[in-house]
Amino acid sequence: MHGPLALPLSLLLVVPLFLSSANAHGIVQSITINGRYHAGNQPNQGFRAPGPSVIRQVQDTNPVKGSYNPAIICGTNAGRATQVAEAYPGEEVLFNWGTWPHNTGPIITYMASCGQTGCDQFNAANARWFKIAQVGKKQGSYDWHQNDLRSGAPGRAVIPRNLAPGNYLIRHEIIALHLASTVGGAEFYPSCSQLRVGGQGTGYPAENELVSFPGAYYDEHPGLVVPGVFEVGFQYQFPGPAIAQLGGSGPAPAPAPQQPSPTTQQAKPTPKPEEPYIPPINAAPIPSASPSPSPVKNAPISPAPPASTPTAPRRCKKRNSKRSIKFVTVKAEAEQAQPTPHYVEPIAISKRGVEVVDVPAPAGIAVAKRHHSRVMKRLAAAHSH
Ligand SMILES: [Cu+2]
Repeated sequence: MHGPLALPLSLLLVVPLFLSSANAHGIVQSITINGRYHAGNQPNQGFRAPGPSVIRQVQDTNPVKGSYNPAIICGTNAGRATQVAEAYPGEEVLFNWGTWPHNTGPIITYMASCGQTGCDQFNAANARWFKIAQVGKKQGSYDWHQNDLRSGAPGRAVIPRNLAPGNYLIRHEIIALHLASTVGGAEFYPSCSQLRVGGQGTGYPAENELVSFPGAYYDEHPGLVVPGVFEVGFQYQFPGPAIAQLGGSGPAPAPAPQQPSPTTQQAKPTPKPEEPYIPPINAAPIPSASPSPSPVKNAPISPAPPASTPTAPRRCKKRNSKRSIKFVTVKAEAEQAQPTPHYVEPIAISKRGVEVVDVPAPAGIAVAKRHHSRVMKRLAAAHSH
């Protein structure tokens, strides 16, 4: 088609592609424990059987919404994984997210004892979790540690140096807060991996360091509803308990039977939903951690380079003036390895709507500063699941 309609029509065709690409978010694709690499599975999408892994497979890359959603435990329809990874106190675990689109919100890691049961047989709904690591905003910066993941840096947590040996789940979680100006807007991206911790530690979590999921969070928590998150000087308050000191004594509280018979018995009846049972595919239940030939392929160990995209909120000063309509031409991100799932990321949201966008999109797109808020609201609506 030629003539005046051609250009508008082509723009209309571009927009749906733009929006549909917002469906991919992210999962933990692999973990690396002190250099030992463990691949995860792709999301099962409701049908794909998990291959051997220590990482519990999730259904899709979408966020979990709602603190009371059972999917907040280990991710949507996360079944048991077939393998268990060796780990030792003091070892660092890297959680490799691969392509990650978001830049605002904390990264939090918990562990939970599986008791006498190998974590490949453990129902995570019965887990009692203690927090081992959390990062939020960088010191004296607008930037969040989460932003580093966008350029490939992994999430990190160290197995507590005094942790008693045993079977443990490790639950690593990103909470994305870019849409969390209202209750329920926070996006949870939990991931659980199955560990067997060795060593001679003697530390157990104290009773007041243990939480359940769901239960550890509530949607109105000031760390999950953050209308001021893009304001200068915003102080973040983490949800959940403090990081555990592991000063407790005695065996780690575990709801699993103390003397399990060969046939796995059901633990106490619980109102929590049973996770789907995934029959083990691999006959060998607890393979030792085998170093991969290329252990840290996707996991840069050195600190990630400084983020190239400044995220300091810029403000429209003349919000109410017609003359304040300006066009911002998007800068390309040359180091973007793969197409970014989200072309548009709101980095300043107020009651007036989205004010500024950070757009790792193809160069040359012009965004009207004042009027893009309507576009952004549509994008945000398309983004929120
Ligand atoms: Cu997302």
